[in-house]
Amino acid sequence: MADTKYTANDIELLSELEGVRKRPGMYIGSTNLNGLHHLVWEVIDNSVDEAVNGYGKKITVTLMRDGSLTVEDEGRGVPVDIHKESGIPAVQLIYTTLHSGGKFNSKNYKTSAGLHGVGATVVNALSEFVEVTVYRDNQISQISFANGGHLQTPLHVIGSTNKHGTTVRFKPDPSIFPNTKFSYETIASRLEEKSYLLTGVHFIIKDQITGNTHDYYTEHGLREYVQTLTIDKTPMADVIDMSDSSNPIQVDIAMRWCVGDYSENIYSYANDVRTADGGTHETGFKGALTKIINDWASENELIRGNQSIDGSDIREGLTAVISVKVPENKLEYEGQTKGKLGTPEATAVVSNALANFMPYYLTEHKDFAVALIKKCAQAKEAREAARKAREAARGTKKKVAEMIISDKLASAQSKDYKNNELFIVEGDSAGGTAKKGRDRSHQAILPLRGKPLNTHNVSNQEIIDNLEFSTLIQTIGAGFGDEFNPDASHYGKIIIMTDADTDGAHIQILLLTFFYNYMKPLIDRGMVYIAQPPLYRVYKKSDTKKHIFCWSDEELEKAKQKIGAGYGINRYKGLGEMNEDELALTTMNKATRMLCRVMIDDSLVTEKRIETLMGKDSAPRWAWIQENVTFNEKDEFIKEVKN
Ligand code: 0RA
Repeated sequence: MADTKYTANDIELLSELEGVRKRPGMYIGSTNLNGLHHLVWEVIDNSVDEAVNGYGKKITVTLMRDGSLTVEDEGRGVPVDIHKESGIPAVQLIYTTLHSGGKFNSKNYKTSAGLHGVGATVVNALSEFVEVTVYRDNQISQISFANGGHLQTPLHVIGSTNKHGTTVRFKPDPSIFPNTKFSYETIASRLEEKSYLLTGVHFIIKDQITGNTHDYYTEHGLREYVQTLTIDKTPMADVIDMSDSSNPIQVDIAMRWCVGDYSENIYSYANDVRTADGGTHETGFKGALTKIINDWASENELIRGNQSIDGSDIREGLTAVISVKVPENKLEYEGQTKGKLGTPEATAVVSNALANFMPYYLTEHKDFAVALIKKCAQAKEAREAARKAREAARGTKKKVAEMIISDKLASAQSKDYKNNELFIVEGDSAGGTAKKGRDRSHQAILPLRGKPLNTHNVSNQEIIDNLEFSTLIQTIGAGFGDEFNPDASHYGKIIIMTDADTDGAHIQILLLTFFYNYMKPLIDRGMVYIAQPPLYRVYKKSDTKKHIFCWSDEELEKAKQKIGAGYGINRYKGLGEMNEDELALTTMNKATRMLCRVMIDDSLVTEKRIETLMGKDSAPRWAWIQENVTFNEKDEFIKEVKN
């Protein structure tokens, strides 16, 4: 940089890059692994945009040996001509100015998914280096940037070619991202998802270090997506799919019902970006589906005229993917994130697409339709039976339920719910220690006996019948499932406190599965935590009051050196080995403890992982464990997971 002369123009560009570096969260949400991968999505989305517009049939992502990442496409190539007003090559402007997209032909360069043309600059600002290689007009040109977007090597020609496309290589800046290691699994999963939404394009991932590689490619798009999503389930029939491109908003839908599945699995997309919180397109889908099934059922005299089946009973066991393509000028989102589509027209467009197709499909597949309506009616009966059971429990059995709570729960004194904390503790003995060590003004203790039920794919009735979970539901006091209301939670923090061993980890995952399936808003709001008890205590033999708690083997080594000769070590195998003061100091006291907040990095990976780890089919679980977990000779797992 030393010999670079800055013009007024350059200074403005640099301050834009500086702005991104000062507030990365504004552009990529966070600087954790989510934010890190956001950079990858931005780069991939630019290549996907080319492919969506018909330029290129292959996008290759490579995790490089040096920790950088390369995205290679066969698009038109980023323009390299000199921008008239500024005298700067277009590619340089695209990577250094926030609204460069608009400065060019915005029809050609609109990112449907990316940050509206700012993605390239954001990635550059947050990278240690970026190198862009462009293949177009028979030339290969290259430009590179370093340390947050400073021009390193000006655009120059490095060879000739008859190909066209762009290769972007970048390495995230470790001074911005605490962890700069890309996850193969996270990226692979995103590429797989893209391959279903964009048929006929190869999405290839390669890892130079492990040699892992995969080519994601589909010809039948959403149909294959639903097939994959239901691969471990028992489908009632083949996938039903439909498309409607007669409106400015294009719709594609694929869906299938599975038996023995009590969950509703709807994945919706707007312009190939997942809308995790649904929105107008999902509303249209759900409304139309409910009406169509009810109409068809009453026309065929399967239900009586005045009866109707609820939407949630119809969607039980349904896996559906809804994808809409909304023109840029109609694209609206609700809320801050892009999680919820707001475009009002999408509701009618999706609803009509379904209404124009589904009734005929049902009539043509009458056996299936009759079976489906029977399944819906069963869901309705089960739901009503569960409601009756709940009401009965609220009425006559109320006293019993209260006794269960008061017997086990040590509640907090304060009624300031937001500030209250519920510790769910493994075992009665640790529960007893925790009760003594807690700050009773705002900390409550709920001891668990043994392993909780695996709540993945069980019915609501089974949850209600389960003593441990019905106690937990009543303790939190905010309902569960569709009726869960996080605002009513009696606790601002729910803290899972288990031993630091495999049983403890198992209990954690069983509880997290429950929270994920039945109280997800708690996780979304960052209200679920895992307590972090220490693994060791190193003390001075001559003065046992001098001690250091350690949470890792590295800390243990440092502590040994710090205490010096004559040290002793306690290895905590469980919470029960600490006395109440130690447990309070290391794990519970707000001022001195460390908590791990449970967050969902990637909802699709999370859903798939829960299905793998907690689903009824053990084969995928076995494969995953083989792939990701290392055991020592005592059959204890020694390394948690690679991804
Ligand atoms: C601006 C204009 C055009 C293409 C691109 C940018 C472009 C950007 C990226 C980023 C990664 N791969 C990319 N491929 C293309 C259109 C250029 C034209 O009309 O030829």
